[in-house]
Amino acid sequence: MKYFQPEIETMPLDQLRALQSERLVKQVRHVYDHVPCYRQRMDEMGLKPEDIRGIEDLHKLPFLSKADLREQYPDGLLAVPKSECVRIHSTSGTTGKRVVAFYTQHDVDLWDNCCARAIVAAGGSCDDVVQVCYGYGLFTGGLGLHGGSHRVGALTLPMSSGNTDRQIQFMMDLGATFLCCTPSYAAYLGESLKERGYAPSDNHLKAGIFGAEPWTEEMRRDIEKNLGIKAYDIYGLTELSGPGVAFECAEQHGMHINEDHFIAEIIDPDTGEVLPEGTKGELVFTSLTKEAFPLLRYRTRDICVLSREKCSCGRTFIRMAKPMGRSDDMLIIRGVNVFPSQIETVLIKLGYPPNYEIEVDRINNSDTLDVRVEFPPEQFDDSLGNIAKKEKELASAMRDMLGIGPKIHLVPPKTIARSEGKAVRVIDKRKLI
Ligand code: DLL
Repeated sequence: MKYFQPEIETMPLDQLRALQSERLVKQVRHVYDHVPCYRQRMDEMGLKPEDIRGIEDLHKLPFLSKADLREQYPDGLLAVPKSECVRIHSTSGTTGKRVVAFYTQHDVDLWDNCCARAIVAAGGSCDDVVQVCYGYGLFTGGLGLHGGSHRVGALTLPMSSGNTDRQIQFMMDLGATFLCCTPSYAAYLGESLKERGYAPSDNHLKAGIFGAEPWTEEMRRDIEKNLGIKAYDIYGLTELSGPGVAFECAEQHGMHINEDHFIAEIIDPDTGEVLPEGTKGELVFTSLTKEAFPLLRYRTRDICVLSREKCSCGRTFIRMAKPMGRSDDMLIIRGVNVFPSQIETVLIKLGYPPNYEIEVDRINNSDTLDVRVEFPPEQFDDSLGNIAKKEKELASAMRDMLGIGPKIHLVPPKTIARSEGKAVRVIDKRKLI
């Protein structure tokens, strides 16, 4: 078995708990002293940093949600002076405001280590050529795996997403042995290679590290067959650093959570009650080592199960199952997080009624997003030129808001079915869970 940091990854449980406790106490103090809104919340609850003496006191701390992050946009949760930060990344908020996460150099270094652990757990080493085709930029996928690959000492191909012809050319010419991208793009690359007449044995790939969106075991088998590789899952979220919060080992029986950096809890999404290990519920994380953007008891909204069962790989870190859905309405489309409320915000801003329907599908391994929108009654004009112009305007405004472009279908007023109860706005035809 190979580990990137064996002394940590296989640490006996009592030592790991002691390490987590020590780090939690320090982190709570750091947050209380440097983040006014945390201090205010804890004061309101009559909670002092010294009340948190170890992980057994974690449950006393308040939860933090995406709505709290939006309220504190852009830097209300920053726990160090901005001059100590070296980078930001960002992900969608529920409406117009995005979530902005800050990193010090120390935060980037620890994040790189987490991603290096994932690459080594999948069999990677300095002899590998790692093709990173997650998006580079505000999205954490590209720079996260890039940092991990550098840390391992592998030759890193910083491809970013898209341009499939160039991806294939570099994969073949430079002998990429590892592929890092979303599972849907991996499936698409597999099909594209086949279309160009390549057999799975023609490439040098041996493994892939795929995440950022839900994917099934069937999809894993398809990707493995079409690319001739072993496909590993990786999980993470921008708010906590990015990819590498958890990763699969060769056992591929859940993802090990990097517990020296994150404490995981499962709660009942309705009541907030902490649930025992093995029970399905919402995943909550506390970051123990982040300096710039440390989140305590952050509600991910991902529905999941944890298991402390011994893993034959030797790692002692707890494992999380593949996320089984969300406790909110976030969709992940082509790896991009999309909230229906973002679509609604654009419609209202541009003077459309909030009567719309979102249809998501997966065609040839690529997600499609169609939005049906009603014309405002006073503007209804069925000349084709007018419809096309307005559809284009809306598509462009939505692309700006969401980061991906939907296909807009403007329909006459009152043609979208009204619901008598909760409006059903989303039809997701992909069967991902
Ligand atoms: O998706 C970070 C990432 C990049 C993870 C590359 C893995 C690989 P966000 O854009 O903030 O960050 O989205 C986070 O994506 O709460 C989950 O709902 C979902 N997600 C991430 N990884 C997985 C996975 C990145 N392996 C949100 N399986 C999370 C299922 C995943 N869902």
